Amino acid sequence: MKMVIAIVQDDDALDLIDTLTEKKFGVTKLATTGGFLKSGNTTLMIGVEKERVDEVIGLIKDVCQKRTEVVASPSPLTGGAGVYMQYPIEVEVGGATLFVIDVDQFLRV
Ligand code: 2BA
Repeated sequence: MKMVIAIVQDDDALDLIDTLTEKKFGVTKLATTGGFLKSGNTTLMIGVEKERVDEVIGLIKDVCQKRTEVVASPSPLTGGAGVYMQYPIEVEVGGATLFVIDVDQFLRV
């Protein structure tokens, strides 16, 4: 048994949950926040037999898109005396960040 932890963008989350559910995968959705952008994203926990991990990853790749976000540059931590101009920077987010973890036990009690 494996646990696929998938951090995805909110815009892709519902489509991905529908796709996984249609294929009979169990999935739990968590509302999460990215540490860099400090904006909402979605983390899905998908417990899956190890033989089906590649299928899950394929579905995630099909549904989740890369997007570009424009954010303000971070303020400097030191040197407060001068004038500091923030400027927009582009970051590419996603499609998805995945962790695939071994599960020792999967119980429904
Ligand atoms: P955020 O932390 O909000 O990061 C959003 C995007 O900003 C990242 O996209 C990446 O392109 C960029 N980014 C992140 N940290 C950066 C930094 N220190 N300097 C410059 N750019 C940076 P993704 O890599 O696709 O990550 C999407 C979300 O996945 C992240 O949202 C975070 O919630 C999660 N994530 C990514 N890597 C992770 C990791 N190693 N552990 C835990 N969560 C992770």
